Amino acid sequence: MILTRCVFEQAKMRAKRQSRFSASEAPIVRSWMRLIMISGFILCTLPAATASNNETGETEDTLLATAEQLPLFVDKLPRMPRIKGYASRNGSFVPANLTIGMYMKLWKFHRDLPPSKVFAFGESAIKATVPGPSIVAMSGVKTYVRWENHLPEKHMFTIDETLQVAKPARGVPTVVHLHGGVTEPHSDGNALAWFTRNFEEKGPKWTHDVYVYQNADTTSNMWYHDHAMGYTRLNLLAGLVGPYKVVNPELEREFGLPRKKFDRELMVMDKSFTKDGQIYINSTGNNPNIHPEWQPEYFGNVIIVNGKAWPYMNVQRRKYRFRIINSSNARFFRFALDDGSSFTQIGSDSFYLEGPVELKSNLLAPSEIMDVVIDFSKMKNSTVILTNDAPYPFPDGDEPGETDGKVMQFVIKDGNVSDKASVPAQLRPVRRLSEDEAVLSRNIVLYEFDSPSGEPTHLTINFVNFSAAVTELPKIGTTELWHIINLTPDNHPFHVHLAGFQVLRQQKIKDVDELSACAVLHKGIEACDLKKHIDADALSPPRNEAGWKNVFKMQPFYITSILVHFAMTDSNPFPFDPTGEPGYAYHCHILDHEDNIMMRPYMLVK
Ligand SMILES: [Cu+2]
Repeated sequence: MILTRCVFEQAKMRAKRQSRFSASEAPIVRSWMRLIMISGFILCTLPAATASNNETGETEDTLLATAEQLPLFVDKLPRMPRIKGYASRNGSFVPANLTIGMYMKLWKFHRDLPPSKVFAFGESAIKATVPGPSIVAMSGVKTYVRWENHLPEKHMFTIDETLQVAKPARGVPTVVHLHGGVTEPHSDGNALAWFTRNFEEKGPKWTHDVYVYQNADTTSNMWYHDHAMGYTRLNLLAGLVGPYKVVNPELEREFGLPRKKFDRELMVMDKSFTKDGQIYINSTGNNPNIHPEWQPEYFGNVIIVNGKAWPYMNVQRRKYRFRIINSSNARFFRFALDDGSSFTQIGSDSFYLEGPVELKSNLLAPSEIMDVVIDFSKMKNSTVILTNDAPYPFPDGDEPGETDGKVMQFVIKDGNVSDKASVPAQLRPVRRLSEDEAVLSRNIVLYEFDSPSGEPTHLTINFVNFSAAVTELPKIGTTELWHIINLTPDNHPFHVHLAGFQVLRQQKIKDVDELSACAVLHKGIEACDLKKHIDADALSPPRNEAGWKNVFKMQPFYITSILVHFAMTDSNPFPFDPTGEPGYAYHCHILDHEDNIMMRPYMLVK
């Protein structure tokens, strides 16, 4: 019995791992794995580093059992506290000065789960929530935030000191990045601008305790989260996330979209919990001799929306607007409604689409945002479930099951209501960037390094780490053509700070083995006759991702070409000098990848 189960577990792990190997290594790995299956009995007696945690005694099975014991849809969807990022004086809007702290506290994620230790954002320890308060800023009015760190001396999770990581003598380093923000360099939350409790220790790029947010975009869906070097995956799992939006009442009144209580943010993320209700992350790495703690991707089996596990929301038979943010570490969600109803997407990431797009399902990578309208008046049933069927890791991992395949439930109240909200046929015009206006093209290579046993050890951009000299120095006001060449078997959500971009096309890489071998040999792609390796057929981005983006899903073994615009989307200059220190970053938004070391700095020049 034990033997059967052990072999089964190995097969499961093997399937997961095999999806991770680069094509060039696959044959070697396959024969190596065959050897494992034959010697399965011997291996079963060895500690399974990826399956259990030597500190808590939890295994994949105990974690799943804890998740499966929690009844779905028993907690009401919470509303995060709202904080206005502006004030009114003499009939006009003026900037607000906010103070938002990070606190350790206890949080109930589910009716039947004991309180969990979390890190939470809030105006005080008592007011702090997971996710943090919903900041509502006014278009064209600045918001000042003093982010304060009140976290304890020791982190709640194990820190992997072998990564390129912030190393304060004590305390939890944090720094806040506004994702999607058009923000001055010193307020952008550079990974090395971290600080610990009461600013006792600061990272080498720290300069300011008060951050200024321009809110210069007409409207914007964003979220704020920790970005500290080597800590991001742990600090977000602990709870340091929150929504932020810029509103433009005049424009939005014109649109006639659902407003006020019919306009809700949904922050979705996955977590696992121990039997006693604590957030779980394996403290033993997949290559413990190289990285004692780091694992290539974190997946939890409990789906949390606005700080509750599988909540329900009472809705009327009318239209609602939902700004859905995937704040997971590595989990992609392919959202759908279980009765087959469609929904209407109006925005992607921070930006409105040109026009609405009707969808039956939509795939959202970590950090992506979809702004959608769901019309409950058309539904036949009294309840409808928001579901997820995206494999994890994406795209070749396991299918979600009973628990992680469900997100939340809408309970539809009987009776018709008057609903004046509508979705306009046209939203915001998008000026199409043209390839001709690109002043420069760059090749950006995504590559995964594996140990001899086929386990990922680290992931890089252009074969260098974050601290290597800056190689991307775009000129302000210009457009550049970036070719992102994904030589890994994973889909990477590629995120650029500050600049919006438009996706031109995706083309399959022929002969990945050959191209990878050349790229590894030369530590770059320039010597590899890239054109020869690219399929002529090109995929266009889907309609709901064809406008402005600040994250895009880089398909495995594809080259994705994007036009990055180093100005405001209307081509006006940034309303501040973006050329200063510490510059900006671009990175993969799978947090385990970003932390090890799929992130690069870039600096704008005049
Ligand atoms: Cu990645």
